[in-house]
Amino acid sequence: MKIIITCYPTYGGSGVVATELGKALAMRGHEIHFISYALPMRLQGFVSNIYYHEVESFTYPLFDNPMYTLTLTSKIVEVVKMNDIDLVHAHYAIPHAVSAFLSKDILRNEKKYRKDLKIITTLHGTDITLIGLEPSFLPLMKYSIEQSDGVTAVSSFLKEKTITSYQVEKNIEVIPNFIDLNKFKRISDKENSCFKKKYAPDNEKILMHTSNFRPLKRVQDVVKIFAEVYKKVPSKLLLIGDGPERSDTERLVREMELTEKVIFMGKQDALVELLSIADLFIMPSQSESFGLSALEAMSCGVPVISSSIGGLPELNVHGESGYIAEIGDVDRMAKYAVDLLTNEKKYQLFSKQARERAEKFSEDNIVPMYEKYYEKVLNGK
Ligand code: GMT
Repeated sequence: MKIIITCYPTYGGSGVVATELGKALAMRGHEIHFISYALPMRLQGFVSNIYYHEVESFTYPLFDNPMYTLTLTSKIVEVVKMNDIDLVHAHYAIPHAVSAFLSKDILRNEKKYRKDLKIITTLHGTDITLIGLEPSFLPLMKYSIEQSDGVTAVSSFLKEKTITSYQVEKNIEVIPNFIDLNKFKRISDKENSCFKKKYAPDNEKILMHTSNFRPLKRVQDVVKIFAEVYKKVPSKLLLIGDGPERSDTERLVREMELTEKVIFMGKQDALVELLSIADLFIMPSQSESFGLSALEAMSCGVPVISSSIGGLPELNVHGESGYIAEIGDVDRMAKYAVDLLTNEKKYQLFSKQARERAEKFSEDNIVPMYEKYYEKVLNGK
């Protein structure tokens, strides 16, 4: 198949899933054309059947806002015509599904190059739970979901949320996030000794969190959980990523006098090396449709302490791959963390079970679900 994938190129779950999907599909022989305003973060190295098309920004004194939705539409039309594309897979509905629909409509009405371009939209999270619910966006979201030839959601939670919030009568296919088990696998302390020595020189336990530090990630809860754990277990907290909540979180760490123990690492590429020295992954989110970063941790054998929100219980099995608690229940999350960190036998079992749970979401299991769905949509079913 010849497939366009359009997504955000930044550090964010939807862009990561879209890029990893494109790479996996290319490995399976498909021709993949990525379209975005910058090279997607995880798209490195040369693969002969992967192409990248950049959407140029367009400015003009009359326009206050760069017109990305429109320039993306034009780019999709151009790439379809040049490459005889079969379908467009739009990741994160706003604005990708809208641009995809517009390009479908343009191509349907062309005299010379008439084409019934198929569109699949994958709903990832805040496109549905936050941004799309803005009254000014809601009708557009509902319309672009209804006009897509196929729609997938990354969890059953997100599927139900879409149906109830937008009143859409559409079959939505649940296709969860996936993981490359060969890449995301724990590196032994011996092989990873420089990371281990640097952050846990006295064999401290390592708590870890990675996110884009938006308010819904509740990064300050991570610090509060750590503060409780640290009273009982010699430990460090590694915070990976950056975003709007970073300054306030740094201030909290200073106020709690934990600056020696909490390390803000900013954006990092060496995720597997870092996850391999982690003992626990903390995800206390207020909204989470799946929790890709928790899956990455679990794949490296790191048990997860998370909130019970959204799609997280579909990933993190309470009492097996980690524990879940109500949003904001810092005390309970801290108790669960101490319980695991002070009981070696139980910890080893949870670590093994976390990896086994991640195996259910392997690339080999999930990518064929997308392929099958593409075929179904292309055959008009
Ligand atoms: O929240 C993020 O970090 C980014 C966001 C996105 O859409 O870019 O992630 C969402 O998509 C991921 C991939 O499908 C999911 O694993 C995340 O749970 C989801 N984030 C939220 O729902 C908050």
